[in-house]
Amino acid sequence: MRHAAALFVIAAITTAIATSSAAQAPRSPTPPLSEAPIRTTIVAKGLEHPWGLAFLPNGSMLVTERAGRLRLVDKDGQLGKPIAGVPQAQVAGQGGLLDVAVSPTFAQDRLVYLSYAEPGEGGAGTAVARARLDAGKFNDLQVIWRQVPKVSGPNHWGSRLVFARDGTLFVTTGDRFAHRERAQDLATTIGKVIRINADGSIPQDNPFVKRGGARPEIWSYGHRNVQAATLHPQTGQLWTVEHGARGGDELNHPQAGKNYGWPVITYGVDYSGARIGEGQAKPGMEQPVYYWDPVIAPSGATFYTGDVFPEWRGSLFIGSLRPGALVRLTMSGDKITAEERYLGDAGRIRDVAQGPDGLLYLLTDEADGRILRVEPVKTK
Ligand SMILES: [Ca+2]
Repeated sequence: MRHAAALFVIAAITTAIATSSAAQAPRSPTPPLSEAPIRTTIVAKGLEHPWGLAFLPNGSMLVTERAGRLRLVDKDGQLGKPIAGVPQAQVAGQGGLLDVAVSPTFAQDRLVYLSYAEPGEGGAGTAVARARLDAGKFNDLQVIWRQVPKVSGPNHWGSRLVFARDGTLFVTTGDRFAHRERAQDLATTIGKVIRINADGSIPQDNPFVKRGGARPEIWSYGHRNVQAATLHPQTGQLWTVEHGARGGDELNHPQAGKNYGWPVITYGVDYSGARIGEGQAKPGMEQPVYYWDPVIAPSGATFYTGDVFPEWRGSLFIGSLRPGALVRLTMSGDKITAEERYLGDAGRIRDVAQGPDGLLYLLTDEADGRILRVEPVKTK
């Protein structure tokens, strides 16, 4: 039955591609929820709108709460006290303490990276800070990157943190909702994917380092609100998922210097129903790899590389805030070959991570948010 459903999904995607013009990206067929031999276990609860989850080398977890706290959660789900010394975030709307990433060389440097909504002149902006985690405290806090300029408004901050294999750090941002035209303006870091070195300095091979008037930390531009980002396990390249307006959520594979179109081209329309920009395609602007209409409100993504679910290896898992599900994309090279959705009753999924045990871990975006572990159900 499940096999038949998957075949139907592939057929629907193929049809969508065949009947659209060359400029059209493949559209999600919006599959119904699938049954999979999995169940979820609650690892921890009592987290206030948890936003980002990262594993330490010893298997314990660091979890941010949007309300401004960072906690260590041990393998048994015991919540530690809030870690002292984290940056003060502006907690309002979608803003607050957001993502967390562990240094790839944590065993030597004990560095932990946080993204957050930083208040300041002009309003607030997405920022990234790092500190050494020692004895449950944040030491030697440094702000290594700040959105330019800061603007008013509580929404669209990005802001996932992903270390590339070369040690550089990708930071995704958002268009800050009322500033969408600035996603096209290379003099700002609103609506961009950013690439910096681990100390915040600029990699000299970034695409705009030699362009006058452009911010040198920009990797790609024309993004709306990128709340999911992860590295492809084979290529090591960045993949992102961004919130569109109504009908315009996108999967992208952002490459150096390229323009991903927002708000000039998009598959979405404004919440009022009004058209946005010039259409769905334009020379010089990239098409998404895949898009969702109706939207999934994506947040958090990871490619699965573990051994516990061999049939999932190479799939991209994405959290859906609304309608709420764990979305699985099956891929062949850079193409999406099927979509399935699981766990429709899990609520708003804010982040998805693979644990060192090869299981998937999810955060639920609730006032009493949870860490869920996705486990196989053995069928005999
Ligand atoms: Ca786009």
